[in-house]
Amino acid sequence: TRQPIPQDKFSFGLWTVGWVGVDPFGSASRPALDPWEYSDNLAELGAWGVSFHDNDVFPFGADEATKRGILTRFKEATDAAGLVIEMVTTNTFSHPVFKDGGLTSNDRGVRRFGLRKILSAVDLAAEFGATTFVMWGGREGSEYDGSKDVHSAMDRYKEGLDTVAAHIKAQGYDLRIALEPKPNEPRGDIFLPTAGHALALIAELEHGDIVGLNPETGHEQMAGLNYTHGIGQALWSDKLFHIDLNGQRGLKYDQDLVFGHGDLVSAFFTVDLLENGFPNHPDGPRYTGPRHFDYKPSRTEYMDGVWESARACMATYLMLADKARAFRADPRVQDALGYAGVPDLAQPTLAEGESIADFLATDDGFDPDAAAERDFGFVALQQLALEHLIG
Ligand code: GLT
Ligand code: MN
Ligand code: MN
Ligand code: MN
Repeated sequence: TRQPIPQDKFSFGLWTVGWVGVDPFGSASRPALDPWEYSDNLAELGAWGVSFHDNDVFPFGADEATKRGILTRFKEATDAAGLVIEMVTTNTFSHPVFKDGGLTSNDRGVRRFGLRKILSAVDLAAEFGATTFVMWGGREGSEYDGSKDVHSAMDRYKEGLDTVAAHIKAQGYDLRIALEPKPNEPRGDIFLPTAGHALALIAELEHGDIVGLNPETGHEQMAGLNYTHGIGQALWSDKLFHIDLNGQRGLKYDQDLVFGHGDLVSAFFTVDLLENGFPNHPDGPRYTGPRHFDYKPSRTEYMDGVWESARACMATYLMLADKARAFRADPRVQDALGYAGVPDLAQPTLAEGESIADFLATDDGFDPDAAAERDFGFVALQQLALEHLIG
């Protein structure tokens, strides 16, 4: 495969390559670099952009002078490396003050503190030219159902999101909010567990026009869901504002593997959707945002392995993109799609102008038993995908 280039729009969270390997059972397996030490390597590997949490760059509670000093140095390093700061987010999960959430903590003092922290990260995002502000509410949720009034929690989540969105509008920032769903971990149950839940909350917002989604591959898969369907529906709703690509194998803890190192066939169709769009809707919605990786270099790796894993995320994406293009261009695939009736689904079920009365009065002469004998050929189509993928 060719080397990644900036036009590929690959980006990485600072917390990904910066993860030092601390897990619930063990301490760090790698040293932490300073925030400005990641840019050169990422740019050299072919990345286009970076993203960060406020506290990936400066420590929680840092005074204004310290904060400014670190931020300036960090910005200089990313500029010098030619990297775009495409997304900024807030950490409202690490400090124990957020143990019951930031926007939905039962403690109102914590909620006011959390909201101020988020608003200040929004200002930082705008200052650094980011166009997406991700909100992953990892601590919003509960372990025990009796400990949370879900009605109040949804009220407070809505209030918080509308306040952040209203601030963005009032300041005239060119910034959109992207909510990141996750079913569990670190909370027993996290609010907005799936893309669908998040879309439903967005529909209730006053300023929902600038709020969309940042779905993560592994998070949907942790809920046993189909990531490609999730981002497909978000795209259909014009709500796919950002993506977190990674790998996950089955219903277990959040693995954050390299993209493609989980469910590879699913990753193939994810890239197919991102690169080729909806096959029967050439003018339909397309994802043009960053190809953002949110993964963790496995704890077994040292620094060489960190950079190797970042390279692997991009290489896998590019290989899958080539294969997805070849899949769509293959005349056998076109035939199989036709046999499967895939293009036919684009045709409305009612005829143009057909009233419900006319519809009910019409006899199509349809024979359900004959129709039940149809062979869709979905398996043959899938086998062609596999042939392109590994053949
Ligand atoms: C944290 C989480 C990720 C989110 C990040 C954004 S933080 O690492 O596990 O999935 O994308 O807040
Ligand atoms: Mn994850
Ligand atoms: Mn993560
Ligand atoms: Mn993520």
